[in-house]
Amino acid sequence: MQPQNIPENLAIDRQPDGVWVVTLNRPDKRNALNAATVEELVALFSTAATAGARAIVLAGAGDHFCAGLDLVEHHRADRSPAEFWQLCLRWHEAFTKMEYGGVPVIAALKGAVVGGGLELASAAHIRVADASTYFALPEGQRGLFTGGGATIRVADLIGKARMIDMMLTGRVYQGQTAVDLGLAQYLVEDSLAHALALARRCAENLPLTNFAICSAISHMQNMSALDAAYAEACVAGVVNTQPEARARLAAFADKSGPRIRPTE
Ligand code: 1HE
Repeated sequence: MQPQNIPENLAIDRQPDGVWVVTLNRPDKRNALNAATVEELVALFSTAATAGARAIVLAGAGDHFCAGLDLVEHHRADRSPAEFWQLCLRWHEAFTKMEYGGVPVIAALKGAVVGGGLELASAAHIRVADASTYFALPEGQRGLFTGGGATIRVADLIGKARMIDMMLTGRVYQGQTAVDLGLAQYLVEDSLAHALALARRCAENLPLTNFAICSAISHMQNMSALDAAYAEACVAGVVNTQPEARARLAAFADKSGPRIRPTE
């Protein structure tokens, strides 16, 4: 048995530029989320910012990103309502740490992004899909309900009516339609390569700026507009006066800094 702090279900490649590639590593089980994987995600996203991660690519080993809740474990464990309630709270802990943890998380999607796999992907800050990627919420067919935040994050991405349709009818979205709906922001040939490129781009930003982008915006969405505006001013007060930004501002002022141009 491995020591507790060495993940068994995640493969973590910490690259020198601070980009971490975290791979769900149960390809034989289509990266279904068992309880142990969820605990490893809690540990990872609780410590990534302070451990020096500047951006994280979240990928799945094999042909599928994630098949959602480990249905076999759930079946065999024959959990009580209280036990499953507690389990869901651990999923929320992991996904909340991911969304609010301050480190950009870019999901490299392929194959099935279904059920809890879509809940996981929807907690990422950027989702990159390829031609094989498809999104579904099969809970309805399985006699289940979402428990990992889909009612919040998936409904935020695509709206309540579409989410209800996906759950009631098993509707599957993919390709450009999925992008147009907001399930992914990019549709590319190689989602891992593109996610890595985006992560490297994010890692060039100052960590405090990324921390604000990847925590404050989510917090502000939970506030009244009045409180969000106040909080935004407060965050900007801290971020926009950071000493590390002065060199970037000086470069703009002396005209050596980059100008913003359209890329396409
Ligand atoms: C699994 C799981 C799983 C695969 N839990 N073991 N999620 C779902 O309803 C999706 C369930 N999975 C599937 O529909 C299919 O497996 C896939 C479309 C993802 C992939 O199909 P395929 O043909 O490549 O693989 P397979 O033959 O179905 O499965 C290969 C193995 O992965 C097999 O194990 P084996 O030991 O028999 O080889 C499967 O049992 C295993 N496997 N998916 C456990 N999900 C907090 S609440 C969240 C609620 C939900 O997420 S509900 C949605 C659950």
